[in-house]
Amino acid sequence: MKKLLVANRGEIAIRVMRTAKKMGIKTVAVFSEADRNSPHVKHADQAVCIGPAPSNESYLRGDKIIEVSKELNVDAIHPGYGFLSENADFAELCEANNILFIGPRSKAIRVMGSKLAAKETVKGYNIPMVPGTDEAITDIPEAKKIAKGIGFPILIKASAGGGGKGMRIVENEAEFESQMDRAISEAKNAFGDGSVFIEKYVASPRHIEIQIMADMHGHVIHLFERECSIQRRHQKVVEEAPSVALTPELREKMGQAAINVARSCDYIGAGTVEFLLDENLNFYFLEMNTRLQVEHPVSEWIAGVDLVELQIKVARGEKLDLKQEDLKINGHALELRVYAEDPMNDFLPSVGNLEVYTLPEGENIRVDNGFEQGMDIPIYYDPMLSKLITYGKTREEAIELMIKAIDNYHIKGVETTLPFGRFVFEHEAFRSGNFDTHFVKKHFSQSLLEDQEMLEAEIAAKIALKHFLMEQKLLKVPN
Ligand code: MV4
Repeated sequence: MKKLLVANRGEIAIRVMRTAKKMGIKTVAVFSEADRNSPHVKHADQAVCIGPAPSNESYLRGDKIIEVSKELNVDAIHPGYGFLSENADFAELCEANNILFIGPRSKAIRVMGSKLAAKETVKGYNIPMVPGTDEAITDIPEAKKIAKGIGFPILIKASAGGGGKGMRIVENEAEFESQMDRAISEAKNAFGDGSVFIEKYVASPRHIEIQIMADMHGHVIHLFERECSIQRRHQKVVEEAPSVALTPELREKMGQAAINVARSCDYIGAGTVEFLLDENLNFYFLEMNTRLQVEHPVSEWIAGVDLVELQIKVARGEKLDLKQEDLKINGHALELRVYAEDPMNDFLPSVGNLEVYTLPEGENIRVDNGFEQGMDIPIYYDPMLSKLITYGKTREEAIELMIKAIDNYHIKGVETTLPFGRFVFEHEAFRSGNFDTHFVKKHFSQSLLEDQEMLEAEIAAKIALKHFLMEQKLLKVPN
């Protein structure tokens, strides 16, 4: 592999190029008209504009990207995350054009892209799953009987959904039919596929995912778990590795289950197997993400690997030289996603100009960043500015360093999730490890409410003071 094209932008494009450079591989950036002056363009040996700002006219144009790859004699394409990374048609197009797609084969992407196909594929591999149906629902009265058997609340999920899209909670029997009708028509509209299934609703789970890596020679390893429960509306905000909730025995079991999921679809490369973990530490397979994930750095730090390097090596056909028994967790890593969003205003995107933008630096601090001072944040893409990652021998050390790093991260011109991060890392529930996927809803909205109450209390105090002063005056008048 002499030349690698990175079909992405921002921090992940830069992160992939860093490893390519380290391995002596030349890099090609692609960019939209909005990204002409973006840092990822400067990091590459060559760069090509592939279209106007909107993603569907640039970063999603698989045909254009293949064309550029051929013109520039590109050997391989790294898709990063998002955009074309889980597009089976694009992987196929690469295969057909003899360009190495850095990821699994298109067949594995396709299977895991469908929740029902995924369930079917892992059958016989001893993977724990949430009680529910494993075929698309066609007979609603029959489905209702099954739902009653499982017990309400249940969850309707779209087979073509994922990442929280196309889900509906049904609280009781009475609303079953209407919710089912809605779920099916929503799935048809959103995904062009009305297949839905039902599952028992796990009320307060933790989101635990296992990083796996597989080569072409039948060797599959896991690189432990990431705890991703701190999220809002299915957007992760804080991730960490390892999870405080797992015992070594449970880790071993979940790791083995993840490896089996990978085996079931002849997986190659880096992948993530998502599980729910309930209060009794039962775990259930949810879905497999067939890409390098945003939060991969926390796994890299505790496992001592470069996941992009491993991706490139296995894509070239090399054997994984890591053995499961040689892998050990070393220390603790945290990640905060720094978004240009206003946490005080329902996390609305806060686009504008980065008037001040300086990164924290130091030992055990890593910032995977895609921006620089003076830049405007484009409105066309995800507003994530960077990922702030800290490491410590212990979780406490990593948390303390994270709080310092947040203080040393200076951003002016836009609102960001940095103060929200501080809120999380200082929170007793986070510190004690006693949290689940409802953390933000439960604690942050609550604290905003408290702020509101404080505000009201302040106003009430002022009014009381005013009355007091008026009374004094009134009292003074007769004197
Ligand atoms: C669930 C669930 C409860 N019970 N499935 C959301 C994302 C998608 N990957 C699956 N998701 C869930 N599936 C059952 N049977 C709760 C969620 C869920 C969730 C999962 C992980 C992280 C955050 C979440 C937030 C809300 C709901």
